[in-house]
Formats: sequence, C-alpha cells, structure tokens
Amino acid sequence: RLLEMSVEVERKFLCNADTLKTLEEIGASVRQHQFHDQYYDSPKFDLTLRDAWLRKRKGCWELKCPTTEKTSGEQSKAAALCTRYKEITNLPEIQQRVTKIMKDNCEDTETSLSLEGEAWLSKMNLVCFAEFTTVRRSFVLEEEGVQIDLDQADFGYCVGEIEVLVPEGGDVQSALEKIERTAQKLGLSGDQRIEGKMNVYLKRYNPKHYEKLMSQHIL
Ligand code: V4E
Repeated sequence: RLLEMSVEVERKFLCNADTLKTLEEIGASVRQHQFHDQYYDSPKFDLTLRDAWLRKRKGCWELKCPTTEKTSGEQSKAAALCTRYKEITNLPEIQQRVTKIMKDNCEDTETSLSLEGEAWLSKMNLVCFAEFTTVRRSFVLEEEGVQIDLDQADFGYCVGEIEVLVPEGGDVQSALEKIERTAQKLGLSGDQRIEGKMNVYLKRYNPKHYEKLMSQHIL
C-alpha cells in the first residue's frame, strides 16, 4: 500500500535546442516512449476544482492530489517553482477518494465499488474532458533519483520536467534540493513557473474550464 502512494515533486521548464544539447552532454538518454492520456472529471469539474487529476494512461488509472504536508523550505525559491502531488495508483483507493470528493459536493452520490469494468465512471458521472498523446524522452543523471523528461504533446506543445518521486513521508526537502542542483546543471534561468501540457490544452480546447481553474488559482 505504501509503495502505491508517493509524492511527485516536479519542476517544469521551457525546452530549447540548448537544453537538449546540455542534456546530451551531461546525461544519458535512457528511453523514448509514447503514451496517450485521458483525463476525467464531472461536468461541473468537481475533481479539478479540488486540484485532483484523474487519468488513464497505458490502461492504468492514476489520481494526482495536492499534498497536505509542509516543509521548512516552503518559502524558498526552489520550492515555489516546484509542484508536489500525491500519486495514487491503486484503483479501489482512487474510487474511494473520488467518491469522497464528489460526496463533499453532492449529498446523494452513492458509494458503489463493485461495478464491472469502467461502469464506475458513469456511476460517478465522470466524463473524459481532455485527451492527448505525448512523446517523452527521459534522461537520468548521476544524481540519484532525478529524472528529466522532455515531453512533446500531439497538440504542439513542448515542455521539460525535472522530477523526483518521494515515498510517502519521505524527504521532500532533499528532493527540492536535488531539483535545484539539476536545474543549475541544465543552466535553467528564470524564476517563472512554466505552463504544463494541461494548461495549454485547456486554454486552447476548453477555455471555460480553463478560466474556471484559473479563477480558483488551480492552474
Ligand atoms: C497535477 C496537474 C495535472 C495532471 C498532470 O500532471 P503533469 O505532471 O503536469 O503531467 P505529466 O504528463 O507530466 O504527468 P507525469 O508523467 O509527470 O505523471 S494537470 C494540472 N495539474 C496542476 C499543475 C499546476 N497547477 N501547475 C503546474 C506547473 N503543473 C501542474
């Protein structure tokens, strides 16, 4: 159960030809793969307005939720540039959490976890609101546990990510430091948060959903 829940600490960055060159010089391209993501929410955006992101990738369900823990470096620049999300991959646990969020918003949602196949989606009134394919090149550096991904989404957006997976209750502060050191090695400048794929996707294809999330400071 513990292995199924970890915290993903991540910093996104703008990727250009120089970044790729630097990466090739200092790291090793481990692999390139492709995946198709389908994101689900209710028509009233109950999940995403709570910053909860339910998706299916390569046949597996994942739920990303905000973490509650605070670290001492909370105010640091490094922390401000990073996002932290709990990643849940156990389906019954995902269904429980989704049910809870929906219940908080609507009294008459019934918990029913013994549904066949994907019937739970319609039972919980969940529909696909975004789907896209990503080609991802992943690099690992000597620094233990740091992965760098260069993502090219099929709707024409490229973004880089430096990420560290921390087991629940693990050391988030040292993950932030690893990410900061990696950003320096890559020569990343600037102190602005870079838009993720979902930002760009929603802005373009579902501006109402995008505006709603922006107005609630979710994106
Ligand atoms: C958490 C989140 C979303 C879900 C997708 O997360 P993300 O890490 O951006 O996607 P991806 O494909 O890289 O997933 P991975 O393979 O690393 O698991 S969509 C929007 N959010 C919230 C969010 C935010 N508010 N700000 C930033 C910079 N990123 C994400």
